[in-house]
Amino acid sequence: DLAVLKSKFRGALVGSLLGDCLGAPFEGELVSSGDKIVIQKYFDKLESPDLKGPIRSYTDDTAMMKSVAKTFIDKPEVDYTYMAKLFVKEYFAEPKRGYGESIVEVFSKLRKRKFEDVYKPAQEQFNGSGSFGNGGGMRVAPVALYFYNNYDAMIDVAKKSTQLTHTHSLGVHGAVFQCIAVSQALACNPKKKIDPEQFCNELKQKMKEVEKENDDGLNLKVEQPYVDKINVIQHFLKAKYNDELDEEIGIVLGNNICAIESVPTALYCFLRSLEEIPTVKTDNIFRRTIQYAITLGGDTDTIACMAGGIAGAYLGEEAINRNMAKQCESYEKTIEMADSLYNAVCGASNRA
Ligand code: F2R
Ligand code: MG
Ligand code: MG
Ligand code: MG
Repeated sequence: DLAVLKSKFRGALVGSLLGDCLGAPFEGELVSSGDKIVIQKYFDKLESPDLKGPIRSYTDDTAMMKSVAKTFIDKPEVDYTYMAKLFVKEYFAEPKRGYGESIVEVFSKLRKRKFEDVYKPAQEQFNGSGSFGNGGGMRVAPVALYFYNNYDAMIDVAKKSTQLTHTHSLGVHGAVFQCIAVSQALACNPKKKIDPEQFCNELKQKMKEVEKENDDGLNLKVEQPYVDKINVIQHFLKAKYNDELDEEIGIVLGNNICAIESVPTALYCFLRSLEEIPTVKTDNIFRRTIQYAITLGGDTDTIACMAGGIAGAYLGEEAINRNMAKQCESYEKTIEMADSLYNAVCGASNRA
């Protein structure tokens, strides 16, 4: 159903935006159990129709996501130089959006070298090992949308668009993980319950394939850290929810800016939120997902952004409270962007 798909496109991008905007004030904070009540009140307030609070600003997560989406809208044959130029233009126009500490060097080099080899500056990061930050994952949702009916192209573009800034395998595969998660959510019927176990098994099969790349031909056993994390997610989902579990989640799945310590956590937040959570009082699965993600602390804008992108792709925009959405900077523009992306997908006949 095309109307449902259009709503899911909006849901994925608006869901990401809300996670970023609403999670940003808590980024880097240590969240205690008392803060869960503060966060509950914060969300209750955001849903009220007469709220005239300040507009909630988005951060680097959304700034970069917009550039990824704009590339597909403007250039049907994916143009990575164009994407790199948009990242750089956006950064120098508004540098104070809370970017990662090191990615800024990539932007400076790209500009200084006049975009000569757009992949080289990222390859030089961290003495040649490349960044394993979650910056690839936080901006990847538009890739899952634009390539929703072309799996191989989706994986290829998820990798290449990430490698403009992140070349460490953990950074690249984290973005691929998030991209597949959004695409799976997009394919789920919003009126039907998701089986978390099945969702994880499907993702695991795909990530096994992706992480075969880690085989350097010398090791007997190929390391598959993201596959291992999915097993951990499945383990935690089997445990009945209790407050103490959250601390363990923060430690074992992680809640920091490294992709391997945040991308799987975002998926866990979504899957956990399909059922009620006593400390997160709402009937709305979308709200529960981002509110729960934020209560885990750490890299809250990014984990809520990624979890919100998955939830929005599953449920569609109707699930997202409009009062809450209207509080977020660029809400209307994000809707427009989702629609342009949707039209680009329907109109395109020959894509990379
Ligand atoms: N930058 C932030 N938040 C910092 C402020 C948090 C809070 N306000 C506080 O009080 O602390 N958020 C944004 O950054 C994340 C995305 O980062 P991205 O795009 O991946 O950037 P970068 O610089 O490439 O990587 C981030 C850091 O990860 C470490 N790192 C990465 N690769 C490494 C490697 N190979 N070796 C060692 N360290 C590596 C470095 O510390 C990088 O600076 C999102 O959370 C976004 O919201
Ligand atoms: Mg951010
Ligand atoms: Mg980087
Ligand atoms: Mg962040």
